[in-house]
Amino acid sequence: LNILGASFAYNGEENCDVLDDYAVVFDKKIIDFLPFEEAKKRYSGIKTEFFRDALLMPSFANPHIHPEFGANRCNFTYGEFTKWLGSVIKKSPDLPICTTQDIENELSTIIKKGVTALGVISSNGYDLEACAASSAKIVYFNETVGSNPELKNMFFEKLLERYEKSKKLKSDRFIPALSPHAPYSTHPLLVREVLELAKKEQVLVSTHFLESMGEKEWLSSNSGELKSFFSDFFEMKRDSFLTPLEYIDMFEGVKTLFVHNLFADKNELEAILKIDATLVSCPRSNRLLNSARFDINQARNIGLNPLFATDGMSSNIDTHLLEELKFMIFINYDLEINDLAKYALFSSTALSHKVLGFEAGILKKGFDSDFIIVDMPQDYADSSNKHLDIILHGVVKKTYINGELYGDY
Ligand code: MCF
Ligand code: FE
Repeated sequence: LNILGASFAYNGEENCDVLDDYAVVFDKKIIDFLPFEEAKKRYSGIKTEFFRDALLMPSFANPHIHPEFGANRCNFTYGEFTKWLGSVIKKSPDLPICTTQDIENELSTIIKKGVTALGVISSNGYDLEACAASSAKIVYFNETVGSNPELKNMFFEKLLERYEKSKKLKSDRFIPALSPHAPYSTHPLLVREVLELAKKEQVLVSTHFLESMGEKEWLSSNSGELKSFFSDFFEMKRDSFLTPLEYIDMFEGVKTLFVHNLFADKNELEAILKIDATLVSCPRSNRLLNSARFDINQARNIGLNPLFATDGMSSNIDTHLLEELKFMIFINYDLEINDLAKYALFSSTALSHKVLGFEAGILKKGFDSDFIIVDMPQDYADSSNKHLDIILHGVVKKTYINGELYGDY
């Protein structure tokens, strides 16, 4: 048993205040969360540490990242989605290779910057070894892409093979899952088969959804930028497979993360709410690929609680969640700043862990001892924006996973 206290604490629960001089008592799980002085009295004679000018809080979760794309910096075309997609497809035979060591390094930096749970999208399975060996808690979404229904069985067999391989490495920290890439790239017959498997196996599913206006137009009216992209790029006419609402309906009964939803309207959001699915938003990715931003308030007014994620280096400048939250605050210049910061912290700790299926993200008895120590500036005690200042000025100094300090500091 240990006691770890700090000048400030944020416990991850909705609308919780930042508290002064609080502590966690923990082993692998959290035993208690209480004022530091009381902790010392109640649990005397155990190892006790206190961090001054620092904040104790649950670690973050990043529910959508593509580690296999980690070596890209300037490879892809930004500004318009089909141009980006064209650059990915064109360059994919000779993209910089991310070795297992590279991915381990990226995951290690991510953990040191305060994220201990991830939703990984694996396009090819090259990241399997690094993810399964990581100290981070990972939901590993084996992804499939395939628009030709005649090749459906082949695509599905390949996916199944990768899924089975990942299942062999399943542990408390490594959870195999499935991902049909997107409604424009994955034929509904293939999507259906993936979803049947997900139901049978009781695993989470993640899918990219309504990321571009072109996708929306192609799905809804078989026209637009994506339609021309198919004929220009593939020299092949591709007719819309199904409407956005029909795509959402396919996921009923499967726990799903819909990622992006940039061009989802009220009806589509309500349909997502109805099937009890989760929205994930990647603000910087959306800015770079689509020059657009997700309407957080529209979603929240409907009763959906979006999560925030970084996406991969295919569409971002880094994969650090706290950096993403900073940009998210600035991009959403018209939302009340303190409410947004409070929501962002709650969403990125308690909510995101819950959606990924991990019992962490809250400093409360019974939860996993996954938490961080964040250095705060000397004048933080006087802050009148305590939540916002965590995002703007916090520097993560130590990360604990299952009660153990991660790495060297
Ligand atoms: O999320 C971003 C943008 N939207 C879609 N896909 C990807 C992103 N980053 C990487 N990807 C991958 C995706 O998983 O790119 C491929 C898929 O494997 C595009 S489909 C050829
Ligand atoms: Fe993505």
